[in-house]
Amino acid sequence: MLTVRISQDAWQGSAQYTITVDGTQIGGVRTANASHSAGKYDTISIPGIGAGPHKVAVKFLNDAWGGTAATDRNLYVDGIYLDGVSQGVSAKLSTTGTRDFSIGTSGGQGVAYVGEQILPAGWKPDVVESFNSGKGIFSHSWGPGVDTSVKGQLTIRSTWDDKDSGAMVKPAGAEKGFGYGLYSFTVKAEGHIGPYALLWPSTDKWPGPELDVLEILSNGQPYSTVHWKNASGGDSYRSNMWNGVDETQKHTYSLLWEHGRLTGFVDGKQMWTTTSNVPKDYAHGGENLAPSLGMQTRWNNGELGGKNWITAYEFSYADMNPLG
Ligand SMILES: [Ca+2]
Repeated sequence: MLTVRISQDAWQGSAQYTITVDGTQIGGVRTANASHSAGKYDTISIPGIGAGPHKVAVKFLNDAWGGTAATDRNLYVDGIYLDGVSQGVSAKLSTTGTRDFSIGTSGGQGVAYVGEQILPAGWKPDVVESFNSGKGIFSHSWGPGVDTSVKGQLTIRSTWDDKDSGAMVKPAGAEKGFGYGLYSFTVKAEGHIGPYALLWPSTDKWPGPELDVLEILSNGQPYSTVHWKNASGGDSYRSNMWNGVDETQKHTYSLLWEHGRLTGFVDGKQMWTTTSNVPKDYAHGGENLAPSLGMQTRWNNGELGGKNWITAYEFSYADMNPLG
């Protein structure tokens, strides 16, 4: 995984830029957020970039200058990391134009398994919930179908009386839960319609940014969905299929949430990516998200009696800031 740290001097608007790797532009026009003078930076994580060498080009698109140091828009590349290893480069782009970097000459290992997580070698998750002590951080729970009887597993079942059940990190405010980063759920699920692993708005207000990591269609097709609050205040959504994945087997479903980009993985393999309707985390003016596992029985009328379930073996979160 390639990670680029970006910051800016904002003046009459923010610096805009593009990132190109080995001649291919990654995503669209990006807008810097973090203030260089405040010592902050945006972290842009680009999965699927393994061992080098690579050519990385950062293009500053919209320089502006009002004649003084205080009236100057600039873009900074504060660092480039390959698989968490600093490539020892940085640059200030004070005028519109492109800066090229050659990286990866000392190698890298690409995205790989570390336990159940898909993290580059040398990176560590910030949070790991292995369900060895009941619900763990998924302590905010409801309904009759929450089963912690097996150590190391959290199972949510549908029940004969068709009650919703679930367990989640408590959605206790915009700054709670987790922000940009890599979320992984190691789960298996059986049945049609109802079982889910998702990220819920940490304000607990819906419609809002809901990122469904795993849901199942009535024909057994697993999929993920991005929900957002539309201009008229209602819910809009778009789904991405987990094609070729058998959800009845244990898999690790991961969602990489970056500024302006969402990417889905199964067992470390990238399955889809999108730059449309990507929510912002709390640090960037939006709200964080709260991981949740559950059973929405409203979806599975006619399939009652406890045969729908989801079992989680692990949840992890890594903020993807290099080296912790
Ligand atoms: Ca400038």
